[in-house]
Amino acid sequence: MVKFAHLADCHLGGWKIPEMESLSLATFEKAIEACVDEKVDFVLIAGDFFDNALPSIDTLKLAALKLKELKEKGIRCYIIAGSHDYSASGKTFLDVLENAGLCKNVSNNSEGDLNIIEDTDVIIAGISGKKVGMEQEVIRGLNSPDLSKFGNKLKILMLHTTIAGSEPNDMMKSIGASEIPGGFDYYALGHIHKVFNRNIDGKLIVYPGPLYPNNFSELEELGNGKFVIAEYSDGKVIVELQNILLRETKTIEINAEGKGPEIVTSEIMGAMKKDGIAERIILLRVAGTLSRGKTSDVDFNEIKKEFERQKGHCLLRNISKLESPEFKTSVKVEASNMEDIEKEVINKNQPLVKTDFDGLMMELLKGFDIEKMEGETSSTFESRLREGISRILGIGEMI
Ligand SMILES: [Mn+2]
Repeated sequence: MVKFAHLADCHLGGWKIPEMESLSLATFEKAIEACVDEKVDFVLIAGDFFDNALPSIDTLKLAALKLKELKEKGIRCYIIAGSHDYSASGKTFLDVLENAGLCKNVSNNSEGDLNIIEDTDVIIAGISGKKVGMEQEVIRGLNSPDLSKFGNKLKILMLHTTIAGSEPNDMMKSIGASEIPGGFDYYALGHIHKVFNRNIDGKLIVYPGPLYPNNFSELEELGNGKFVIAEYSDGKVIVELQNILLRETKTIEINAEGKGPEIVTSEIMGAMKKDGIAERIILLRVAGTLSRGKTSDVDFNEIKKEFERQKGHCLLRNISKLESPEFKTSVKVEASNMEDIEKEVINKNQPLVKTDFDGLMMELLKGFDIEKMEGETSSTFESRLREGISRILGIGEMI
C-alpha cells in the first residue's frame, strides 16, 4: 500500500491581512503535522505553493522549516510550480528549496516528452502552470508516454490547469481530459480553487481545493482549509478529503436597499450583538442602494468596535454591491469589444470639457494598461507608470 497527501494552491504569503495570513500559515503547519501523523509516504504540492515567484523571507522560512520536518521523517515531497509561483524565466524559489534537498520539482524542463521520475513506490511526472492557461498548449503538445514497463507501480501526473468539466466559471480556459496523457492512476491537479474529484475519460482527476481559502468568497464557499490523503493498493486509489478548521466563519448579510445609512448601521450592530462573534472570522456582506447619503456614512468604525469588544478573530467586509444613490449611474453600451466599449462609455459620460476628451481618455487607459516586468521592483514599476501618465497629461511630475 502506498499512502500520499495531495495539497494544492497553498498561496503562502497571499493574505495581506496579518490575522488571515497567520491562519493560512497555521493551516499549512497543521497539514504537514497531519501528513506526519498519518505516516504518508510522500506529499504532492500541485502548484501555487507560494502566492508569487518571490515570497517574503518569513514565508520562505516557514516553508523550509516544515519541508525539513517532512524530510527528517523520511517523507518525500514532489512539487510543480503554479500560475502564481511560476516565472517566465523558469526561475522560482521552488528551485532553492529543491537545491536544499527539501523537495523535488517534477515539472518538465523541455517540451515533447514527459520527464518521468521513478522512485521505489511511484513514478511521477508533471507540468507547471503558467499565466492565463498557457500551460495547456504545452500539455497538448506532449507525446503519450509508454508506462507499461512500470507494471503495477503507482503512476501520478501532476498538473496545474483547468480540466474541462471542473471550471468554476465560463471565463476559464480549459483542457479536455481526453487531451492529457493517459495511463496514470492519479491526476494530482491544482489551480481551480474548489474541491473536485471525478473520473473523466477513465482518468481520476482530483482537485483538493485551496489549502486555505484565499479571499472573502472562498471563505464563504469553503469555510476552512482542505487537502487530500489517498491510498493506493491493488491498482485502486481511494481518496479522502481532509478538513482543517482553526477558526469558524460566520456570515452576516444585510440588505441596505432603500434604507438610510443609520438604519443600516443599526441593523449590522444588531446582528453583531448576537452570539457567535468571539474567535470567529466574520464575513459581513452589505448590498443594495441606500435611500440617501454616501456609503461611507455607514458607521463601520462603530461596527469594528463592537467586533473588537467581542474578541472576534477577523472582520472582513464586502461592500462592493453597496451603492449610494448619488453615484448610481448606468450606461447602456452596444459595442462588443473592449476598446469600443471604452469609447462608448467615455462618449456617453462626456462632461462639458475641452476638445479632445475621448482622445485623452483613450491615451490614459492605454497608459494605465502596462504590466510589471519580470524582475522589476514595485518602485521602478510605479515610477515608470507615473512617467508615462505624466507625459500623457502633459504635466511635469505627478504628486
Ligand atoms: Mn491558485
